Amino acid sequence: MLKKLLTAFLVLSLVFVLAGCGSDGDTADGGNEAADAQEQEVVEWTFAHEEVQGSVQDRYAQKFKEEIEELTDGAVNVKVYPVGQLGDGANQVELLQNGAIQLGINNPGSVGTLVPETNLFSLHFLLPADMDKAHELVNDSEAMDMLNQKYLDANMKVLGWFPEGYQMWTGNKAITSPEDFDGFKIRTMASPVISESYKAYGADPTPIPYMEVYSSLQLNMIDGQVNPIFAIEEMKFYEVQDYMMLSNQAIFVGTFVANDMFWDSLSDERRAKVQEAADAANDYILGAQKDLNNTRLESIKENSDMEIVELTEEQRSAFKEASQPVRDFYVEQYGEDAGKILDQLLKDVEAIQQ
Ligand code: 6CS
Repeated sequence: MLKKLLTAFLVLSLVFVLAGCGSDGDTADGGNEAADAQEQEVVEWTFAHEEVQGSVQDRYAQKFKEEIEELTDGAVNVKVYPVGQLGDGANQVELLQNGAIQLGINNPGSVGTLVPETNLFSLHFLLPADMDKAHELVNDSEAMDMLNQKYLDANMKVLGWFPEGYQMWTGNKAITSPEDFDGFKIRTMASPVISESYKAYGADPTPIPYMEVYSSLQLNMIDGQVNPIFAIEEMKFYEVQDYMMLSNQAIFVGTFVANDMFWDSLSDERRAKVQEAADAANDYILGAQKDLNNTRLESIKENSDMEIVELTEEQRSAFKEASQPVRDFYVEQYGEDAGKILDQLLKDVEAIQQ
């Protein structure tokens, strides 16, 4: 209830603020005159993401801001809100979907109830292990065209996808086999596919909002959590966990989206610039996230006594085997189209690895 009231309050406040900002609103490109007027009017766009300042999503958002402000000679102003300022990931998705904000980065965990098919990114051992290939695949493949259409059906125009890093487990004990997960309370994002994935290992998945994970670990309400290394460092989970497993069972994928009505309201020229700025942010983030994950791994090694456990290929293959039935669960839960997207993605993964 409190969450609904907060969202309603945020929607109303933003609508008032944006009404005073000259958003691109009604000036759909009916001809050059309207387009020219749109090019000159100074507007402010709100861009929300689900991570803290300095994170992968924040770097992506700041790069997009820099590019679009330059491409439009300052006619577009982008205001970036990190997680917490406009609520949590789920609040931000609601604001974006109903048009209270124009731009946002979300992830399959936060958007999975609106676009159920996107839960396929919560399946383990699915994307290519090679990060460059994973980045290429999520931006250019037949399966992703099918999935992008599902986002459009839910009022979100996808402008880019980007892997943020490999998902790693942290815990109060080492986990090297599915048996080690027996009864282990692992914090996950809220998604039936994520929950099913951990149940398949014998764990007890517990969804908790991102900003409450540190205190839940500190108070021993949970035994561990799962996130990319950069997040484990910036959220300081290493302070309250004894082990980090380099498990690589999945890749955390972010999605840069625009509200579809906002997108449709832009002139063709403006839309091309937005896509150009998004592509620049997308190219930049591949190297940036790799650097960030590498340097933060070094920083964790230097500044904490958390033990780093690198899983062997043999150990990983036991998890891989246990994770396979969750693919059937995904199709049973989300239906025929979800099954078609998964089948196509598996073909696309195979093709890119040739
Ligand atoms: O675990 C989470 O909930 C969050 N993890 C990352 C890396 N980004 C946002 C998300 O909400």
